[in-house]
Amino acid sequence: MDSSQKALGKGSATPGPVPKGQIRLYSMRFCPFAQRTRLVLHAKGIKHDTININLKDKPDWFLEKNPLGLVPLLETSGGQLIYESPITCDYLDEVYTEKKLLPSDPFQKAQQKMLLEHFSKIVPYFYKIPTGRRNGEDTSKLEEELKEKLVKLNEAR
Ligand SMILES: N[C@@H](CCC(=O)N[C@@H](CS)C(=O)NCC(=O)O)C(=O)O
Repeated sequence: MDSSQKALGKGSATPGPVPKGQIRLYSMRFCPFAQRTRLVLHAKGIKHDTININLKDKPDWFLEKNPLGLVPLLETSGGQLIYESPITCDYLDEVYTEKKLLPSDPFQKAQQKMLLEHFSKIVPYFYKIPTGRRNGEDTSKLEEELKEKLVKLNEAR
């Protein structure tokens, strides 16, 4: 399924098995967490299909696959399920070993993961600020917080 196709919601049919030699991403088009997994899939040229989930009306079969009810979720052709974006990225990097993305040096690897933690502090503002603005709220405090977090991200080593 193409990543731009309609999102599946409650009552939709359970997708068929993942074809051999391929992996499946359950996603949502505007999800910044799923974007992490998408970036790794593309950077490594991994053959995959994508199923978008209607997160406002989740299918029961999706909740059975990921009890946390969140995207991204990966499913292998052997039926293995992997969720939480940093875990999906690590999994892909370990399984598809050509073109490794994470350094093998433990300290350098830790540094990359620490950077990700800094970045993760910024992600909620992608929602909070536009939502606040849409609701006519004063978002200046949130914008200030975002600037502070961006400075910290910029300084992170
Ligand atoms: N900690 C999770 C966060 C994933 C997440 O929050 N995904 C959102 C979409 S951007 C979601 O699935 N929301 C559905 C919900 O909260 O019910 C990760 O890093 O994968």
